[in-house]
Amino acid sequence: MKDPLEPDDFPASRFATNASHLPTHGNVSLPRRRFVQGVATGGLLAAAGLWPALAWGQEQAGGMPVLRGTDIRLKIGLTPVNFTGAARQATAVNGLVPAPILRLKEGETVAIHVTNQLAQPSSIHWHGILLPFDMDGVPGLAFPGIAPGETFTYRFKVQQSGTYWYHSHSRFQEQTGLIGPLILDPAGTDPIQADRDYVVMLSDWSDREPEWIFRRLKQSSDFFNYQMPTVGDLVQDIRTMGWAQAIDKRKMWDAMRMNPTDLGDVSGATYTYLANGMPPAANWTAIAHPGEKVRLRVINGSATTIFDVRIPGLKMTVVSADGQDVEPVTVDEFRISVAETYDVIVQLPDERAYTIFAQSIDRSGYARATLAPRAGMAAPVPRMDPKTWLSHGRYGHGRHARHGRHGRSRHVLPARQARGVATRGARTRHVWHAAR
Ligand SMILES: [Cu+2]
Repeated sequence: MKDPLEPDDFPASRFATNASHLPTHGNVSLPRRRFVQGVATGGLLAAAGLWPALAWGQEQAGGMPVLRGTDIRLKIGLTPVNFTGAARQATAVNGLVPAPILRLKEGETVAIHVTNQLAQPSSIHWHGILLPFDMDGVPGLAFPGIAPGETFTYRFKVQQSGTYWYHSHSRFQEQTGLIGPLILDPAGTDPIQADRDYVVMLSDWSDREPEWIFRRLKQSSDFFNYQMPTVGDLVQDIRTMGWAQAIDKRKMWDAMRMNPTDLGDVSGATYTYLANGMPPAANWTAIAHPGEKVRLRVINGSATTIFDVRIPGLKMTVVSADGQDVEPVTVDEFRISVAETYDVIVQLPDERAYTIFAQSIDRSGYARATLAPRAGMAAPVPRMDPKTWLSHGRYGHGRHARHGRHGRSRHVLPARQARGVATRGARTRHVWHAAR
């Protein structure tokens, strides 16, 4: 096999500090290599059996292939996919990427029999689920993993409700497709009532071997960052903040050996961002009629990507975060980190289509889906927002870390804001202030 690191894939300018090769800070310009929006010929691919995700996306409205009950069989195996125009193998469950939606009921004891048809060991980890430690699915910690050809039965009592997900905890199988939604319905009536209920699972797909991506990241953590600060940025900073401060800003980042544009580990340079296993061009669509209450269960099942999610023209009411119901709050946008889930309620005001737009935090690409009264409708896809530099305040230091970005008129709900939110409690006001 050829060495994948070839000059045309990753131009030498990638490593250079020469400003002329790189997009200017504060500009909306994209990396020179635009991210892959994927192929739109879903029907053909599905007919050819090359697009397992399609079935998943289309059928969830009709209730399939949602797996329910207390005795469930899952088979992990490779399946051919084509998200970008190039045929690849993905790690699938029951032939699906993402894996099927599991819908379990609080209070019930379930047996989930997982057969590994891969040539390597595998596993499924139930993310955020309360269960006996030996059912947690982390190889080497909770159990030895599932050897090729073997079946492991997970058995646990469902003790909670809400939107969760599951994924492989072996090698890079999560990055290559083994992610799936896990919906736990409450034992009684769901306090969140909706006319429609859809999963919107976001993920990042690469045609590259994840081992290759990982090796490059180990060599240089900003290998995929095409938006490095440039000499032009420095000149701009000197103009706006003066020489001393501009130099200080550089020194500060250098001292931490970090980079202010290092917003995501891997970028749209190698990723295609998917919504329910479909690239932007394929436009997965949730059907709803005007006035209906639609519950969107947004799950970030990506390996490294943080998304900013909005539906231009529609308000979203966040009703749940990481499976915990929260005091409802209405936002224009929310930020969702890897492995987080947010449930939002939306309503179509009219017979038009609305775009569900999830741009990566580094603005190197986006996942896109549509909410519309009929299949085949589409709304404009917005331009990605300008890229912003991280500030220390926003980088997790201090209590106001990760609050809304500067210079934005939209009300935003940044990731983790909801973490401190209880259905009751004094923190609510503090936590949501960015959303008002
Ligand atoms: Cu997890």
